[in-house]
Amino acid sequence: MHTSKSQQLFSRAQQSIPGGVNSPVRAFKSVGGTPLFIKKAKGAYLYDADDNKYIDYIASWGPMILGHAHEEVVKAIQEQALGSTSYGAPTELEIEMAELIKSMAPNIDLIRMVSSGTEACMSAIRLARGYTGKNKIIKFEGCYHGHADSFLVKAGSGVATLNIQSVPGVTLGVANDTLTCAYNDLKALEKLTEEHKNQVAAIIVEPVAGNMGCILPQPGFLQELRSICNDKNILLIFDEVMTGFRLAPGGAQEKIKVNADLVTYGKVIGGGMPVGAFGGKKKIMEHIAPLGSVYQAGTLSGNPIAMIAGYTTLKILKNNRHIYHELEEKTIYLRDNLHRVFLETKIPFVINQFGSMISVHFSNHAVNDFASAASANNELFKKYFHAMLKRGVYLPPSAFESWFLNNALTREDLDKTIQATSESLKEII
Ligand code: HOZ
Repeated sequence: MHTSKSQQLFSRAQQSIPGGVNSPVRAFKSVGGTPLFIKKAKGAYLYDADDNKYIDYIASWGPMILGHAHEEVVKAIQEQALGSTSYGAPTELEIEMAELIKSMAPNIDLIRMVSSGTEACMSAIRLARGYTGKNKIIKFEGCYHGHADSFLVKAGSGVATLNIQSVPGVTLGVANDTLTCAYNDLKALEKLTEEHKNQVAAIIVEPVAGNMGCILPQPGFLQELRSICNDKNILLIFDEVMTGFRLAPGGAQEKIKVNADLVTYGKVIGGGMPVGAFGGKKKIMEHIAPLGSVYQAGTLSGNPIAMIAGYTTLKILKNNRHIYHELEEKTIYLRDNLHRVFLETKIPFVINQFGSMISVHFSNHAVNDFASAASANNELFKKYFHAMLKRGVYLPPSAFESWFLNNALTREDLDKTIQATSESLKEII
């Protein structure tokens, strides 16, 4: 496989862009090698600058649930663009988007659109603090809620990928207000909330974690979080940036049947455009400006192109619930067959899967929190990643990221992926 154009582009990019990329995980730093520069994508496939074709398991890190360049979505964007790309004034489309989200997701009385998942989580935390009058938040080790200061403590995703222990620029004061404990560890959580009684505004959690690979909540974990929050007067924030509109029309709240007080969205909600949102119960959300004094704003919030891309995607998902069954069936087929292929080798492995999220850790023990994810064999992951890439399968370039399936993937694509894994594993042992 020739990647000389990507290599040239990467050298050129590094002259003008820090590390040659606009988001760190893309740089391939933890897996080594040169990042691929993408020219176009259609359906389940990515095409790089050298015209190599790849089966895509990143789906733009989640948003492209319907596959790339979906005809209806592209057409809607084209039509909307003819009426200008931004107004900075309210539109009927924003109301339609809010109404559509409310009709799909539980526990959303009011929803505010923003431009990224980071913004959504950052604003939800400010609102939780403003509403409760308390300062501290609890997050889980290895969960990633975007790159706002409060969340860059024991964070997953790129922070874990690059093994950054503490982020320069985040003040001690801010970091001290972020308490952390291990995912799925209810005892540690109870202890933490006791030690900081009446100081915790919110617990924020990825209901299915996707930023340390895919990590499942153990049975009862989220239900118990809900009851701890009820007992201790703490707001429960579900970060559904990855899971929202992906696991079900109503996201993890619907799929796992646990209600959150505030929910943050990103990725699928924008259909591939930069969109985020935070929403929840009216009595909390009405503290946001201009109704209340918790300030939050954005020039491009509710941008018409972003709204139409998200609206069209969500509408397709709402009207075609079978997509969720298809996605889950495909992911289970992939999981079971990868399992079979891995078992034929002596390589220790763990495959975690939930809905259309899945990942592989090279480990001989269960992977259910950051410590167990971090102790997996990253050297083997690197080799596996490159062996798969060489065979035309594009996995996330980090063991600390979930794979996301898109519904354009066919049985043939999945079989090619399984075959590529079989060959790759033989190559790397
Ligand atoms: N936060 C994303 C992954 N969890 C971004 C990855 C990227 O684009 O580098």
